[in-house]
Amino acid sequence: MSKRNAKATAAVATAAPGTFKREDRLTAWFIGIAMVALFIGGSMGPLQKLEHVGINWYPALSKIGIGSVRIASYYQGLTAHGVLNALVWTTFFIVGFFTYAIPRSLGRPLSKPRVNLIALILMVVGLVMAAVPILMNLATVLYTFYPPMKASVFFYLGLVLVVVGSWVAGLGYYLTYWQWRKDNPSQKTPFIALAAIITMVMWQIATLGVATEILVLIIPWVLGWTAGTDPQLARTFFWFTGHPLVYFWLLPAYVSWYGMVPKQAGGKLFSEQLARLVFWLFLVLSIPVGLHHQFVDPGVPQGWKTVHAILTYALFLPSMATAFTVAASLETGGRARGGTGLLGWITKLPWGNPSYTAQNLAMILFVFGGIGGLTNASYNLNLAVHNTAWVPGHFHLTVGSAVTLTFFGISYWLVPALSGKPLASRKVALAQAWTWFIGMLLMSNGLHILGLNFGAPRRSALGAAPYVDAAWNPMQIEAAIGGIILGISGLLYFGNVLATVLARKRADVREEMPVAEPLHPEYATPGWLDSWKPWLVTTVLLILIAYGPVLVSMIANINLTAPGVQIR
Ligand code: HAS
Repeated sequence: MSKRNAKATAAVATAAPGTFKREDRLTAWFIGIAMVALFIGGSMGPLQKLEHVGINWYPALSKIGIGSVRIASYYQGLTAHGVLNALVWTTFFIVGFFTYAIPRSLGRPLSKPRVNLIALILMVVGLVMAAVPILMNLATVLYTFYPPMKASVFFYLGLVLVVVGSWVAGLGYYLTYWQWRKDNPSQKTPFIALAAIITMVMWQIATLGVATEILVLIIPWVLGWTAGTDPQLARTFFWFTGHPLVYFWLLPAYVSWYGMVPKQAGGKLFSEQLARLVFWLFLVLSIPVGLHHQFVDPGVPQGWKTVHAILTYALFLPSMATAFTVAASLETGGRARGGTGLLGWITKLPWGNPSYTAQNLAMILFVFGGIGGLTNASYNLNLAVHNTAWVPGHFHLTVGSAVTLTFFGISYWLVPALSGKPLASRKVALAQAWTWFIGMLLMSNGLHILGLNFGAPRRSALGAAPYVDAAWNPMQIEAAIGGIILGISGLLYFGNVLATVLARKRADVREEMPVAEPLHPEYATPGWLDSWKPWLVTTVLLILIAYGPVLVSMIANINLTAPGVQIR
């Protein structure tokens, strides 16, 4: 192993006990809050599926609550589901995971831990400000909050604070990284730290879109300072952030798939250089593709939609490189564990380890989610599936599986690592991973077919819709069964995590963050794979090219005329 690589890999192992105490406490807060959000948001899922097959529990649910804090309708429940699962569970888990992983990967504690504490406070205050109006039915605008749907101003301010808090968390990582860079001018950045920081930089650039939407277009309108708003421009700013948001969710899973899972499999990272390139490509390509969510929007010129469609297909490449590199890394593990033959190594992978199994099942589901994504990205096929049940079919395989099931897998080592206690039940954790896999296969298959074959709309209380055809029933039932299995899987997860944290028994050996070594440490990493300037310049240029003319023309023709509606 080359000296530079050896030093980077050894960083975690050489840290003195107690070095990361503050980081661990912060991580525990972030992850704990993420789990509470998922518990509340996730519990809405089975209710939605039941509503679709005509079993409506919302009237009964609306009778339970304190004051006006209650779930009164399908749409209010769906808003809570989307915001708490897609925005809160993910963002809090990611910031917690990075707060744990970046310092360990750099082999030093956070240089300004107070900055990261401020990040936590901002994010929690923001979460409360956004969640209370949702629970009071004052922000039933779904997680995309498209104008002219209007929510309480506190909902938007809360979202802004959560985003600003995540920026501050990023600042805390950068300060630590700069300090590390100063002390190690000739070292290449350890892979996990580099990949996590690239993800954070991408997120900070991406969220400029939604920050502009909320601060410039929405808040003045909600406060009555402008008579109306421009829904088309607002949606365009939203998707400037909205698509890279999905890679902000995905890339932490990739950090684990590349940087940790090969170690858990008993193998090595097949190509660290390729892994680095993949993260740089995501930085460059994640943002200038947002118009693929607006293919049917009349106010966006077709030529620019085509540019974004082409760039979306370019973005397919780093995920294909990931499929190849991660599978090859797992193969090194399967073979090291005695596997032989073309596929025989797969059976030798550590399928008895729930952390590993959850993540491998997440990868398998992502193959199908990715195929669906490519279908969406095709300009003409999108016309067939847009706004149908196909789309939630797609995103439950991606954010609901590739990401969430991976986060479950990470938490199966992270919760024991933070609590110093062994996982309460490995068997229950395995059952949880497999039930999530099966439940998601059933639910997403039902949703995809409902959308593609029948044009069943998404985000609709189908139980009350007069146009639902009897031919939809088998797929509706399949999706509902999948949703109920997912609900059971969720209960297994929370029960196991709670039992772990509350147990008295302490682990003999504290769980450590798995860090995969490169298969070929003798191959030097070229300087351009550890250098920010060329990638940042390309990122900004590509955004200017892909979004500049569209935004200039929309802003020049701004139409603040939509008065807004409040959904109750
Ligand atoms: Fe998407 C809509 C296109 C990926 C999430 N997407 C959504 C929405 C969400 C979402 C939430 O072009 C709905 C938004 C809304 O509310 O309106 N998506 C894509 C494309 C990709 C993609 C091209 N999406 C994601 C990811 C998400 C996500 C990731 C969350 C994390 N998506 C779209 C489009 C729409 C859309 C349109 C708009 C639709 C509409 O009309 O409204 C690509 O990034 C996918 C590439 C991925 C692959 C898979 C690679 C496979 C890998 C696993 C390898 C497996 C191994 C296992 C190694 C090609 C890496 C080995 C196994 C062993 C046993 C060893």
